[in-house]
Amino acid sequence: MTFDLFEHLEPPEVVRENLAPGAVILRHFVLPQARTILAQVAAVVKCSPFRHMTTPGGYGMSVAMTNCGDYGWVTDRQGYRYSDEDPLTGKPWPPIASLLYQLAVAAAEQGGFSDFQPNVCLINRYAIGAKMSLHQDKDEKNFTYPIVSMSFGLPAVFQFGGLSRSDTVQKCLLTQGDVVVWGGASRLAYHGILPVKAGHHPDTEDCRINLTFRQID
Ligand code: MD3
Ligand code: FE
Repeated sequence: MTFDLFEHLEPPEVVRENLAPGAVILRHFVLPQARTILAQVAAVVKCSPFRHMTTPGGYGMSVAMTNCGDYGWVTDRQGYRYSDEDPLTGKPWPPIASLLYQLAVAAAEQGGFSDFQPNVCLINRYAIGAKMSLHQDKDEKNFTYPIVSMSFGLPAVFQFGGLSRSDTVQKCLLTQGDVVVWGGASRLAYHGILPVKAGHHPDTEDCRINLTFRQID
């Protein structure tokens, strides 16, 4: 990791937790940059606003989403896919800010993935009560790349299981500044977010924000 990620900042006291083979939590990894990152999210949202997408089955998602990067993850009645333009604006998604890109690459490296070049950043906003049901991320085709996630604002209980929906799940709390790298044997694990509990966070207008960095070929 390069020194300039910490210019004018204390380096974070990162705490590493090995969750499962290929999966590692880097607690506080982006804590020093949290407010800067949230400002960069606000800039993305001015061009590509948060919206509640519809699942192929016709349900509105409780999580509001947008993207930055060369591609963005979208869902509607047609299905789940990656798109090189925002269907709401008809324009390309805003680019991934350099700081965000560098931090995602540095986190992947800490997780043991040295050639990660993310070209998608999905941004999820959870209002109080919003959740994400147990699912696999399998729209990316090449599963040799990890997924890097960064959490901000209100805490949430993350659950992750195995390769079958019915496998038992572990639960862990993700809070502001936590980064998780998911690769290898954990890349196709089922995972989800329990409904976000009421609370207050000074940096996020009382919601939870999660960024997931992905590389699609
Ligand atoms: C484990 N987001 O956007 S991030 C998603 O907090 C998603 O918004 C959740 O699941 C959120 O698809 C969880 C942690 C995460 C992301 C991707 C994974 C865990 C993962 C991919 C494979 C296994
Ligand atoms: Fe997911």
